Amino acid sequence: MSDLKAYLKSQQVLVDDALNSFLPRVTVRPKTVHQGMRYSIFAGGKRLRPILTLAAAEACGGEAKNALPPACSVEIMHTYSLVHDDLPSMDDDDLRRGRPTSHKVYGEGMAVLIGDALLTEAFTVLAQTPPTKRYSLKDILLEFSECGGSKKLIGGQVLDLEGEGKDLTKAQLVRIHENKTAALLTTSLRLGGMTANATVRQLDALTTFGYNLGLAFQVIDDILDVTQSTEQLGKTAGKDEAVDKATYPSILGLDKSKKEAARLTRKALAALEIFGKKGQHLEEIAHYLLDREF
Ligand code: GRG
Repeated sequence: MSDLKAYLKSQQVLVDDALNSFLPRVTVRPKTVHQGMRYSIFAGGKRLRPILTLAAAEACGGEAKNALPPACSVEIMHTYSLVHDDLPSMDDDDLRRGRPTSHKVYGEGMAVLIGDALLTEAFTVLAQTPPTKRYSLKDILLEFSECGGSKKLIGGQVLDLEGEGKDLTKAQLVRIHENKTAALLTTSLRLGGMTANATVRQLDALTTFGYNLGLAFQVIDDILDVTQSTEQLGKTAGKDEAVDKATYPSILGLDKSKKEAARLTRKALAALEIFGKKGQHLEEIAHYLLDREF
């Protein structure tokens, strides 16, 4: 196993153990909702966002144990967004993380509640973050709530819903993904930095890195939707084209999309210079995401 693969594996185990201890047990009543929360959380996601939180804390000289509550919170918020995004009234997907989607297993009404419960739980977990000299718990909570709110994550989904079946420009597509994808990656990194008492300059660098990495990640996600199979993706392949959704390949073509992903990754990497050797894991993750199989 390469050093990076071993690092990712060890961070996944750390995050999974923490998620397991934070989330209510399946025996807690009402059992269905707690089973449903764990069903989606432990369905085998990559844990990219919490790993970024831990790696950002490391880049700023912090300790993983302080970054674990926000790391888990971003993964829980991400999972809620997937559960709701997959609903029949949204993207109507049957498969996620290689398993039937939440509403397929628990029914639509229950899947709405499972998503709601995950989002609420994310704040309970986040509240356990130790504050630092520069960042109070209020700063940490505001960073997280603004990211999940109507101007970012939900705002991106609103633009996405409103853009369905329309010919979007590249600028309109970028606006959707700044909010749907890049915002949560950026907040994942910033929260890690905050637990390490990051300087303003370090937090700015994490923000630039997150923005560009987030957009690059989405370009790659759009490319993989065209080039990989349902088995490889763990979700329905070719879905974007089937529902006539604007994507980077549909607007730019495959070749230009690959170049765009590489350009954004270069911009992301440039922001890491101030961290020196401590930013090595962030750097390796950016390269790894770009090199995911096209
Ligand atoms: C508030 C309902 C609601 C939605 C907000 C985030 C979002 C908008 C919707 C989720 C679905 C989606 C396509 C998001 C774009 C980002 C993206 C490519 C997510 C997939 O992330 P991965 O690949 O997934 O990290 P795993 O399963 O590995 O965690």
